[in-house]
Amino acid sequence: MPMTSLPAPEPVKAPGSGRADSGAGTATHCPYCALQCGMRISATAAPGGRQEISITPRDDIPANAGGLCQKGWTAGELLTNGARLTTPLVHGEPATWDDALDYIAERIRRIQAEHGPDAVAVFGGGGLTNEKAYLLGKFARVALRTSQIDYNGRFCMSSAAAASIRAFGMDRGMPFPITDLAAADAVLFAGGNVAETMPPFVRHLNAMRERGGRLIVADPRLTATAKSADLHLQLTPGTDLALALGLLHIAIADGYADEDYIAARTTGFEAVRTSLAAWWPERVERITGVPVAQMREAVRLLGTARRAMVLTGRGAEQHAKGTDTVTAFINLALALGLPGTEGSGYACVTGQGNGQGGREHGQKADQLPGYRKIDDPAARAHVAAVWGVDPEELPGPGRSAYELLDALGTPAGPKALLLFGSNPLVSAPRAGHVAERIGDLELLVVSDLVLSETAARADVVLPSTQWAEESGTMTNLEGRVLLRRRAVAPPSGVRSDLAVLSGLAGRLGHPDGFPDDPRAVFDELRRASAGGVADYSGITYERIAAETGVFWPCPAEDHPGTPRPFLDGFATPDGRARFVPVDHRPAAEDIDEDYPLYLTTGRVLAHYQSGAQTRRIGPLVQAAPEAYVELHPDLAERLGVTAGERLRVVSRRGTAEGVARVSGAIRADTVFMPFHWAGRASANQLTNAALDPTSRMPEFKVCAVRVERVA
Ligand SMILES: Nc1nc2c(c(=O)[nH]1)N[C@H]1C(S)=C(S)[C@@H](COP(=O)(O)OP(=O)(O)OC[C@H]3O[C@@H](n4cnc5c(=O)[nH]c(N)nc54)[C@H](O)[C@@H]3O)O[C@H]1N2
Ligand SMILES: Nc1nc2c(c(=O)[nH]1)N[C@H]1C(S)=C(S)[C@@H](COP(=O)(O)OP(=O)(O)OC[C@H]3O[C@@H](n4cnc5c(=O)[nH]c(N)nc54)[C@H](O)[C@@H]3O)O[C@H]1N2
Ligand code: SF4
Ligand SMILES: [Mo]
Repeated sequence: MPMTSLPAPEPVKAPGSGRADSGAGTATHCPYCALQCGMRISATAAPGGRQEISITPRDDIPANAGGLCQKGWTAGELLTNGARLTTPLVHGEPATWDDALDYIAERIRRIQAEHGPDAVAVFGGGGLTNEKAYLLGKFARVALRTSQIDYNGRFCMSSAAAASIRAFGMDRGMPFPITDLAAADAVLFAGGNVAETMPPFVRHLNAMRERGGRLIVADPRLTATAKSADLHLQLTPGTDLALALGLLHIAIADGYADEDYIAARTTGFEAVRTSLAAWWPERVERITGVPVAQMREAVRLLGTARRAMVLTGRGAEQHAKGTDTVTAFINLALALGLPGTEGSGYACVTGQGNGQGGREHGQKADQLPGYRKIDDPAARAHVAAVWGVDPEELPGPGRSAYELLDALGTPAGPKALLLFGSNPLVSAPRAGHVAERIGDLELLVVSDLVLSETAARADVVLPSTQWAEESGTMTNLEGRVLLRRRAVAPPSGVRSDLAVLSGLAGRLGHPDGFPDDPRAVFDELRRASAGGVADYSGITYERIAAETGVFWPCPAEDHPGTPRPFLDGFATPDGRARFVPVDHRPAAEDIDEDYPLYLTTGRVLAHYQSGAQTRRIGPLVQAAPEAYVELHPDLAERLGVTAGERLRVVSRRGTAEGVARVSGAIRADTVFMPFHWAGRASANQLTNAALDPTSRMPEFKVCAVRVERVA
């Protein structure tokens, strides 16, 4: 991209954010995805001692600026729903909190005495607040002294995170405010369907298109997002890496490489240029199914844009080569001169409510707070000092999420699992196998709001408070730290995850150091993160409230925060971004005679993740009552399938059933299933647990299947 001086892009704050947000009710944020839409909640007493919840969108939060999706509008039902857990259960029987916590502590002590500290494992979630994620990591390392902790974010954006660290030295998924999108002239979005997964996100893309900007979407399906695009690259699942190599090959050949930017701001370009020689466009067309003319058009739109963005979603990332795939898209962005240029860039569109913050403060197997590496001696010394322990006592790195689940109950693996904020029986790859591993545990403890499929298998279930019943910080997809305020009183009988950790730590000999007050935990997190990559030390609850969020890194209370961290340089030792040569490889499991179709999986608007929350909300169940199998009319005809009949999808790992949805929007060699349903309707009975060698991300987005009619 030529380096010319440009008018300033859209201001960081959206229209309306200068005004005091003055609606009725408590200003807080949505329980679900990483957009963390701002909302106001008011509760009024209704007949029968019930509460009536009303939700209105806030217009002072730029990400949603007055919008919400159907899940946000109906989120109040999470608070009033009869499915709510309100008492601890020990082996299915109601118990007091003291009895439940005493029992867990006693079992932990016995299991660790017999098998050692690593016999107890912890699994967290990217939906947990920063405070919970931080305290969970500390609890594992200090109270349990176990290395065995990881979380569901490994299934989410770990590939993009690994690639960003490799290229930029830092993983802030979207290193610019979301409102910058509106000022772009071209956006390439590989494998994201925000029209269903983050509907208010579409406003930013629409604003761009209204200004004349162009949207290019790469997806095997003509999704609602792809329909609004100027160009749809309908690639074969699992071929994004080849596509990105082909696009870069064309960009260089057609003269769009920004030589000045490459010379001034990057290293390693020559090795990448050389590695591309074999990726001529016709070869890429054969692998991806995307016509050469479309690839050329995509490159032209990006290359001639004054400001351009490359975005990736889970479609491109959730592969056994996800890290290299994202690296290839970053290489493309770097060659065009985008990252760290005002109004342009590369971003990973993070998914879970606290997907960004949840990956920064120590619930990852290899990590300490502030996005520090657990095997870095200086990081260990800093965090050990904050925690008041000897650095030698801190365990080293543990197993990644799937490897941890796969080891449960095996001779060398953990015998006990404490689970907070995830439902892996539905959401983990090769879920049938994961269920077997969980079945071999001596102790399973699940903290949840509802009796999720995984909680239903637990020895001890702990009923937890949720979003609007407790305060805490969430870091949205932009890296903006937000305050999710308590808006209603929790039902009696439930406790916060912080209180659970505090109660267990006390029983395990740590009466201090595990406060249950979120603000006290956040103040400690600030100190622990100080000097780290994700430095929160200058962020306070008061500042967040006054400024509608603060972007990290923010190293001092008088520091303004960092909306665009790469403008002056990248977080690498020499300040330059790194090109990394990568090569395409086929999916871990390719199609063959027995399993002749690709299966890919993803989301629908009305349901969230494993569905534990949304499958209990009336209007959402009405909108999307059951699992389905999307297939092309040609394929349907070949199989003799009519729309609406029941289908069985079979892979080498299991079977899953759904209703046939016949649609010309999908490739004829591919079927699609959403993964929100459990049991026989669970897409993860089919998925392949092949892992990316760097990020340890499983291959959720492609495996080989056959489709049968259920007679
Ligand atoms: N309604 C709803 N919204 C959500 C969530 C939810 O569960 N429900 N979850 C949240 C979370 S945690 C996340 S991570 C985000 C995910 O947000 P997205 O990444 O937008 O969601 P997905 O549906 O998983 O995948 C996006 C698209 O990838 C396509 N795809 C499949 N295989 C491939 C491939 O090989 N290459 C390419 N290029 N595309 C492919 C699918 O067809 C799909 O349309 O959504 C967040 N928002
Ligand atoms: N086939 C396939 N599988 C996938 C994906 C895919 O695209 N395809 N996507 C993957 C991705 S990106 C993700 S993020 C995962 C997510 O999958 P999961 O990790 O299963 O996520 P959720 O369904 O959100 O589970 C959260 C659970 O925690 C509970 N909960 C919510 N808030 C709290 C809290 O504050 N405290 C406690 N204790 N509990 C709470 C909820 O009720 C719910 O039971 O799924 C992955 N699985
Ligand atoms: S887009 Fe995400 S954050 Fe916004 S209302 Fe919907 S689920 Fe909630
Ligand atoms: Mo996710």
